[in-house]
Amino acid sequence: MKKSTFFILGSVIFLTMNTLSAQEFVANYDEEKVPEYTLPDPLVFSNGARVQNKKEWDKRHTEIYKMFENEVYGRSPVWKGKIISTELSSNLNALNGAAIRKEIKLTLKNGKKELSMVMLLYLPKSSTPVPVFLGYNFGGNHSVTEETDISITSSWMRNNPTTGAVDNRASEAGRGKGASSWQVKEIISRGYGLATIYYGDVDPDFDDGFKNGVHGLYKKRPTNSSWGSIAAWAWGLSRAMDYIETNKSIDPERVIVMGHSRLGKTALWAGATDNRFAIVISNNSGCGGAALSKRIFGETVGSINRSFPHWFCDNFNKYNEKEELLPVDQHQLLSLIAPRPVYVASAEEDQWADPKGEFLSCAGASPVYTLLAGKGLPVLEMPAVNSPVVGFIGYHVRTGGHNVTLYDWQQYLDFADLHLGKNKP
Ligand code: GTR
Repeated sequence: MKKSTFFILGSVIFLTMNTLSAQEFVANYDEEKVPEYTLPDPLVFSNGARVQNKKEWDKRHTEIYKMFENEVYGRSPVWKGKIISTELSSNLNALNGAAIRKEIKLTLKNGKKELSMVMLLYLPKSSTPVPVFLGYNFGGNHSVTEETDISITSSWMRNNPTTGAVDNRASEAGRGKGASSWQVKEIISRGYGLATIYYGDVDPDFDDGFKNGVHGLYKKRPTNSSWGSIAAWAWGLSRAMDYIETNKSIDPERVIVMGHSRLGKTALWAGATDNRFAIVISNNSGCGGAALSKRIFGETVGSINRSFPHWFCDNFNKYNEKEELLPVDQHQLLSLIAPRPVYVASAEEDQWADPKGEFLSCAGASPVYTLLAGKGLPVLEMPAVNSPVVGFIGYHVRTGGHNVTLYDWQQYLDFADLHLGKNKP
């Protein structure tokens, strides 16, 4: 056990708590051992008053949003800089003639500082602007497709988990390695485009003390509520959206933000912070994503903060092994996206991400969707595997493990057709 002291709420209150070390932590996978917990009601203000209508929801939305900002993800700066786009490559007959493919360098200029990220764009051939899925990739743009001529990112890849050294550059060996998670041909054949960026272009995935990536674009000294990397990555998706709004081939009203795992947490926070995203998709996002924290099932707040101290704001540490004190839970994150459709996908074997907690989170957000969109999640009970349930909230748990599969993509495409296509409700 380690004792930590945290400084909260100005200068008067100190909170001392015991935290487990990584070695002491044992994840709970037993439903019987889930503690009794009370979820904060998204439709009840902190002062106990109930939200009566859509207008009152706007105020409650702000209240919930601020709690997530201060206590979970951290506050991101307002962007006042300039984005310069440069086309690095163009192939008008990619995927054997089925698609147009471009690599576009986006340089974010903030005063004298700048940062570049490269967007890989696949678009179906169309005479009108097309809808796109926007999401970060884990292994570099060259990992997303089997096409062999995509450039390799010069950003550092993740740090070496054993030595801590940042010594693993992207290489040829990673080419096409993530292709099955992206299903570019399927996306294109259904009339959608794909815009993807290597997440490390935006912020490196290790605790670098705010030096590199977008954090380095800003001078501000970190506080306990400064943006962590998830917020930084989400912020980067908004900058990608700024560029998309200038691209005449894409319909900016039909941009679907999607992410897997830590990048699923990122997609949800991006959806909550930027209402230009028409649909939000979370694939196996788990703790700090779609899963309820107060269930303490699989990954917990304490374990995620110990393993990834840079992902959330420092205030989030106050809730290590103290989930009952959290003023919010993740169903309220989903509710911040309402009435825009949100889809949450779990995988049966991915118990670390707590599939049931992800479903219950959808159920907990449903009353907000019912108020704003007329329909949230259409069921009260968790569905069987491979049986999607779809309203303005969509959910499935599929067979298999922590991954993005063709099956997942087929559900996302159907969900996008339903909400953005001709048959939209
Ligand atoms: C795990 C982490 C999860 C999830 C995953 C990933 O190690 O505990 O929260 O985000 O990484 O991003 O692949």
